[in-house]
Amino acid sequence: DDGYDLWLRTPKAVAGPAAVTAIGDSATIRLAADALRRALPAGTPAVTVATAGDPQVAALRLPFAGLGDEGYLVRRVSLGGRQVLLVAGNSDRGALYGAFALLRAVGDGADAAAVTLRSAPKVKLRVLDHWDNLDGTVERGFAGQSLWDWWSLPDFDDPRYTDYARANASIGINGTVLNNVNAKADSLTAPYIAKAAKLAAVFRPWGIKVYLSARFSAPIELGGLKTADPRDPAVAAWWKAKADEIYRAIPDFGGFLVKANSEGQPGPRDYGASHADGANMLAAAVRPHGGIVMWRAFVYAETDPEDRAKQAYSEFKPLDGKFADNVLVQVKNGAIDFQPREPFHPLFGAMPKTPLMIEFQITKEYLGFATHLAYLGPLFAETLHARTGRKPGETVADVVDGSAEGHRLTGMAGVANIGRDRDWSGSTFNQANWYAFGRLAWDPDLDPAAIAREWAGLTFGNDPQVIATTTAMMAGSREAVVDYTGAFGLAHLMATGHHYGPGPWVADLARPEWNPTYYHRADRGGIGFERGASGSDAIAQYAPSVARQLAKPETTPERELLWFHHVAWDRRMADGRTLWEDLVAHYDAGVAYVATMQSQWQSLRGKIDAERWQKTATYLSIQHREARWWRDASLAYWMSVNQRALPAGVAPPEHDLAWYKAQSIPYAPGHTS
Ligand code: BDP
Repeated sequence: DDGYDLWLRTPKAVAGPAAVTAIGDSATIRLAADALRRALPAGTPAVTVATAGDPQVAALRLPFAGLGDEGYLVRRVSLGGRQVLLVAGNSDRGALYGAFALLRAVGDGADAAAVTLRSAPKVKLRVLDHWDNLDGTVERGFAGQSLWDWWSLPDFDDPRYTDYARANASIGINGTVLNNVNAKADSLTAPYIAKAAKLAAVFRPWGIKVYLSARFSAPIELGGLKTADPRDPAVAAWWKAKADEIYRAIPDFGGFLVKANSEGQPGPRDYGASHADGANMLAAAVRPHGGIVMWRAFVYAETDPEDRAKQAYSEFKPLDGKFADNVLVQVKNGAIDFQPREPFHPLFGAMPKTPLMIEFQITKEYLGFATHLAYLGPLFAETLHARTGRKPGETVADVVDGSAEGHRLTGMAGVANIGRDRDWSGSTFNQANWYAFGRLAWDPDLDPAAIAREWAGLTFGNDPQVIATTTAMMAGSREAVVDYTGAFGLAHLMATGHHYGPGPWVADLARPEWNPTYYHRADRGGIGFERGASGSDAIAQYAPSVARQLAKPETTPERELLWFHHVAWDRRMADGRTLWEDLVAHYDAGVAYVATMQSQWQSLRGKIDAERWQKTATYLSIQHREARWWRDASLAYWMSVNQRALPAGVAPPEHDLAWYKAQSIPYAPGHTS
């Protein structure tokens, strides 16, 4: 078993053609019925897939109201004099999602005859962002080459495109951005539009829309204009014509994603125009066709050298209310950059007039690439369930799903971890992160532990020992990465360029905020970035109640302490030990957690097919070695700064600091192009 089937397995022993009928002949309804036929166990009661508008179904007066155009219900009903399990939605897409929900329930051990389900997505745009380049590489992708074979498109319809779409539909994902946010203008040329159109045609019956990352300077590069200034009518006209051209090829094209004025990308600021000017100009181009613009707030230029964490808020908060109503501002979960732990981004709750789309990174750029086992459900949920302090009880999820302000245009984006590897995501457990993202995008209030259970059952089968063991491994796995890479809110300590492995000593990069030393600020006396009033005052960007709590180290949650404050190595922590002692203990706990995962996995030998078992076992041993590397390199460095000894009984680093500094990994995957 090479993992290709993801969580969509057919329980072989019991599979058989269940009696599934479809009412209506849309491609989507047929796919829903097929999905059920493939995977429902024999002996399942007769199933009918339909939409609410069918006269027979309408006559049943079922509670379709409130389900919108993507919700579903599954009910035992009498239809045409027969008892059937009805799977239906207001639209065929709703029925498709209902079919997959039924399969999840049955996969989870429910008796199909007794299943009753009713659900609608809380978030409208549930989107994967592919950082895929036209040359087939994937920026920060660790699962092989891009799934899109741009070269043989649009002629060759690789069956994997369909399998990709099925997998996404099964977890409710309804959009995909095909190309890297560091975009090439070429993706907007006629040949590439035709290639994208082919993918759109494959994805359409699965309810998935295609979007493109747009390079802001394309009017210059492709159109021969002298400027890309969004206030120039010729520029706006160029984009309008371009949008018209795209919509001729892809009538349901979703719209554009834009990274502007960030990390060297062109944007409206190059011309003295604002992000709103840029976004609104593009929004006007797609508006006649029903398209939208996802405009990223991940701006990061040399305008705020004092504290990179403040920049997005400083630039975007004043623009609240200035964006067109088909624009979403896409905000990363935290204020820096997808670190193993970040406090929630202060923009959530701070721009009530603007729909904010949250962006997570599913690919593990900062959490061990493909090899380390880190279940990200808890990371996603930690941000979503954080309280903004803007309104009583308001969470980031309330902002994202629009309930906080009544926004109807809402979205969640995840940077995909998908490539050409047979197992899609580089490892079996990485599949869980794709799965968890989709499930949380459907319902941001879900419990990540419940999602892990559901995924494990679908992926490994229903042996209770396997489910208990794999979910126990997953539960603390992300926290273990936090521990062995640097606990208490330390961040951005990785090596340069490829971002693999430790580099807390790096201090010589051209821009201050590229250096790990900029983030940890360790010196003889203490460690941490002071973001209170005596420091960068980034804390003031949070709602007053949150800011009050964060203002002092004493009231700051310990897990975020060094993100917000510079404190003494000898500071007493809640457990009575010093910060230094605790930090060391966390490094050790992180390494120990990986060792425990190794023995837990050993206990499943023979209970999981040999191929998936062996690859995971090997990856866990890589992870153990590298967790130790992170721990040792970091401790060697901190000791060189704080001149402290390790607490009694703690193992010293295997090598001296010079050895760790001398390591180089020139061919690490996921490079930027
Ligand atoms: C950073 C990645 C870089 C991306 C950037 C982004 O290292 O490759 O281009 O995020 O989100 O984390 O634009």
